[in-house]
Amino acid sequence: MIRNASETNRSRIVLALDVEDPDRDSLLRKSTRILREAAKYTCAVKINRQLVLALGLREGVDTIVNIAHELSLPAIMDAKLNDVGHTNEFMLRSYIDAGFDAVIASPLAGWEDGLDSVFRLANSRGKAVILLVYMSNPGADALYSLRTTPAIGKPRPVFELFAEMAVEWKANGVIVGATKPEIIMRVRELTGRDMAIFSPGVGAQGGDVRRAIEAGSDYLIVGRSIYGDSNPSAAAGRYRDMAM
Ligand code: 3DU
Repeated sequence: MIRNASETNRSRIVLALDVEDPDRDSLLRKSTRILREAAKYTCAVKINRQLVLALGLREGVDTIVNIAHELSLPAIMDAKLNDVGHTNEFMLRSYIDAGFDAVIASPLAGWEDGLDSVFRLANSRGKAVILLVYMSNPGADALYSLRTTPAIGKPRPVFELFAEMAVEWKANGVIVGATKPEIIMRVRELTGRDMAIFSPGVGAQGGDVRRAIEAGSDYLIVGRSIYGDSNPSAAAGRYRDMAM
């Protein structure tokens, strides 16, 4: 679905709809307005747990998901699933029932009784799983670049193991921060051409659109630089053009 939207709108931009407003109705109105205004320059919308907390899934976030679908955009739930199997599965089922097309999961839970249930359920319902491989914030280096000392072979950074897990588990995509073009390049080497690389961190976090795309990102996740602009539609258009 993201490929179709990307081709139709000639866009690699995933709108991160992290809008804030203390008033629930106003938050819902603002979020849907920005989504409608920016839609034609984007290829998907990503929703964080902060919006789920503020709006609830039913008659809240599901309204936004329905609007995304009316606009032919897939909806990604940035749940960063990271728990034991049965609670991951419960959370994912709720998101799927709210209409989401894809979920983001953290590899830290591992496979057995961790993400195995997530992949099983997603596959059975035709949904995508995107694995977090390297975050975009400066503090991420402390863990994601940590070197493991395997019994055999030379030390390797943790993110390389995460990239390999994504391939082994047949993830539909990976997240690698746009602020780290050299890591994007390395992940691309490890995952091959077919894995979709999603990169947050351009604009407000300082990442460069062109460098991320040239390093191998397929999609850029953009939040504040679009929804925080006085003209979200024009801002989305600018990012779309930069990422062509
Ligand atoms: O910095 P922005 O406002 O463009 O938002 C980036 C979005 O991407 C935001 O929704 C955040 O939750 C998400 N994200 C990261 O910023 C970094 C990650 O490693 C993963 C997700």
